[in-house]
This record gives sequence, structure tokens and C-alpha cells, in this order.
Amino acid sequence: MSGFTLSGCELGVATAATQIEGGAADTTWHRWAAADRITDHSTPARAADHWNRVEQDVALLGELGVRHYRMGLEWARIEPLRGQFDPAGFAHYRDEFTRLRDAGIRPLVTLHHFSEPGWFADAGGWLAPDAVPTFLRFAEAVVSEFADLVSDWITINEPTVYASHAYLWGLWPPGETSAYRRALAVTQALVDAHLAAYPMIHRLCPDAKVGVAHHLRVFGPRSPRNPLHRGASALSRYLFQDALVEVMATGRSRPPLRRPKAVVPGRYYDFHGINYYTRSTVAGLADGTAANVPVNDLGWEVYPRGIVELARWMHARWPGPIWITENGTADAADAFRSRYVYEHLAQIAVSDLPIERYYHWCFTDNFEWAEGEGARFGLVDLDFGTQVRTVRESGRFYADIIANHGVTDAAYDRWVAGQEYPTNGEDG
Ligand code: IFM
Repeated sequence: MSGFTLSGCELGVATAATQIEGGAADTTWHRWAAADRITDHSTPARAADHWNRVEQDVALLGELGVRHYRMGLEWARIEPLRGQFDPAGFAHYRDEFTRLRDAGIRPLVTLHHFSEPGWFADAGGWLAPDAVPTFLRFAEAVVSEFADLVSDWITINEPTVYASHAYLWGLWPPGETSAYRRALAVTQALVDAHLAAYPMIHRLCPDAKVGVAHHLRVFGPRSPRNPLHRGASALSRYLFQDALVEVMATGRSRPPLRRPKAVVPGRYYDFHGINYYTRSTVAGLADGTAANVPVNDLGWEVYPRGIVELARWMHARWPGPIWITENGTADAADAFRSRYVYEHLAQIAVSDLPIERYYHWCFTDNFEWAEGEGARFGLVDLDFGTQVRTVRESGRFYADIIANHGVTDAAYDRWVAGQEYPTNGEDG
């Protein structure tokens, strides 16, 4: 297969507020950077300075022909002090949504994407007894304010990634390690937040489409014949995603997660958001990567079939539209991103699943959390020092796919044919 048509799947790009906006705000991540916890000592105060460049970035989205844009709202900019909402924060995002709408670009808005106001963290973060109502008050204020401009909402981004990085691996604020009970309690709070936000958003915005953006991986045993590896792989998958997806989609308990008392089991999604990047090869409790496989700059295996394997798993259990809310790769040299895009979209093109949208991560290079500025996920190259944006060849390829509703043979020859992935060698 070289060229293909994508029918029924619309293409967009994704971002998150803390990763692109820049500027001063009292968020958990600005504090984390101030404590020098970012690998390359960078800070979200720089990022892509999007806060001051909305006009320029919306124009760039338009140049690329993008019609769907996933973005986040920085909670600390809207509610800088507990219970005190800032009209300037609302006005800024209203201006951004209006510009997007005027340019014919439909926003998909994430309410929680790894970052919270400092005051929320000071009160105990998601472990505080009133964390969920506090988040819901913010969510209600936002949805009421923007219901005329936004109808596509993501409540929570990647709950298990958030809980594990922050409470098990010590990599993200508050930096706890092996705090299993607290990781579980935080995950439960995020579940509760979604299950309460879902009906609330529909009450405020009857035409809304609401879902969670789940980080899903393919899990496989390092040695398929080793029963310990098989068991560890199944357990990892269950704990990382199976139980979580079930509870958030249906409101039913699935140990170790439970249904909140006030929740009636039912359907708590209008679409399934899947953030898909890689496959994990499991030999014990820690995550791993197979040997001699294609990998990106961060060592993540490139495994295109996984995007549809996971969508199929999800749709079979909880039927409904699938939105690939993130898919992309760290490739500073732009040496294999076009092939990555091509191979993942090719899987979607031949599948019989209702994959309605695909948002490429990321629009521009950005602040990649604990990795800082080094991991380059952008279709658009960003010079962080000068803030000059330069569309990469992969960005031109993506624009061509949007324009042609698929990959033409000419585009394949121009952007994909000559690209190969690096491999990771024997050690995995
Ligand atoms: O940058 C992140 C994003 O915030 C959540 N999903 C994975 C991306 C790449 O690591």
C-alpha cells in the first residue's frame, strides 16, 4: 500500500495549555520547574509563548488546513485564587475560541491536563476531601461561560499517567515515590470528577460531546512463553487501563476502582478518547521496551498496529465513536515523523471501526513535562529562544493529507518512501 483515502475520519492537531502557553502562572508545573525538577532545567514559563501569539498560531493552523484543534485551559489562569475567577482569563480564552471559530476550526477543550493551580496543590491536590467539588466548580464556570463556542470537551487527560508519574515514580509534582494508596486515591478522585462532570456538562451544553483522553498502550510479555511475564503483562494492563476505562465509561465498579455512591451506572462517554503512542514489553512490575524494534527519540517503540488494536478493544466492550485524541512521536530531526503519521493513519484507513477523529500530537514543539524542551513532538519546529515557528516537512505532509483526505501516491513518494526508523538494538 502506498496512497490511501481516509473516509469518515477528520484530522486535527492537539496541544495542552501548560505545554505551549508560557508566561507566569502559579501552577504545579511552574513550581516544579522553580524547584529545578525538569531534566533540562527549562520551564513552562517559556514554552511556545502561545498566550501572546494566539493570532499567529491560529493563522498557522489555518495555513496547514487544520479544522480540528485540541487545546487545554490553564486552571490557574481562570481561577488564580480559590473561588476567585479572573475575568481576564475568561476573556483571553473567549478571544481564542472566537478566532478559531472564525477561521473554521473546531475546538476540543481539555479541562484537566496534568496541571493545577498552586492553591489546589497547597490544599492537598486530588487527595483533599473537597478536591472533586473544587474541580467541578471550575469546570462548571468554564462550560457555562463557553457553551456558545465550544461543544467538544475532554474532562480529564490520561488519569493513570498523571497518578503514576506523580505518586509512584516521583517524576512529576508532588514527586512521591511508591505511594500506592495515594496513587489509587488520586485515580479514584479523577474518576469521580469525570463521572460528575459528564452529566453536568450535558446539563449546561445539551449538544456537548464529552469524553476522557485515555493513555492506552499495547502491553505484551517480554517472553511470551514465560508465565511470569504473561501474568505481569496482564496485570499491568489491567491496572494501567482496563479497570480505569471501564469505570470511567460506565460508572460501574471495577476493583481497585469503585463507583461513587451518587453515580448511577450508565454511559458516561460520547466518544472514547485514545492517546496512543507505543507498546510496552513487560517482564515484571516495571515497564520495558522490546529489543531490535523501531523507536523514537525517547526510546518508545513505534508500533502502528496498536492504534487499531486498542480502538477495537475499546469499541467491542463499550461501543461508540473513537477519537484518537493524541498520536505522535518525538523526532527532533524530523527523520521518521512522516512515516509514523503515514503508518498510523494507514491502520485507521483500512479499519472498519468508527474512528471519527485523529488529533496529531503535537501542533508545535512544546514543554514536554519533566523532559522539558528536548523532546520534539511538533509538526512545527519551534526555536524556543526566538519563538520562530518553522513548519517541518512532516507538517507539510500532514497538511497535504488534510487537503487530499488521505495520502496520495505522490505524497508517499515525496515524504514517506525515503524515511526509516532508528532501532534500539539488542538491549531493548
Ligand atoms: O506531551 C504529552 C501529553 O501531555 C500527554 N500525552 C503524551 C504526550 C507526549 O508525551
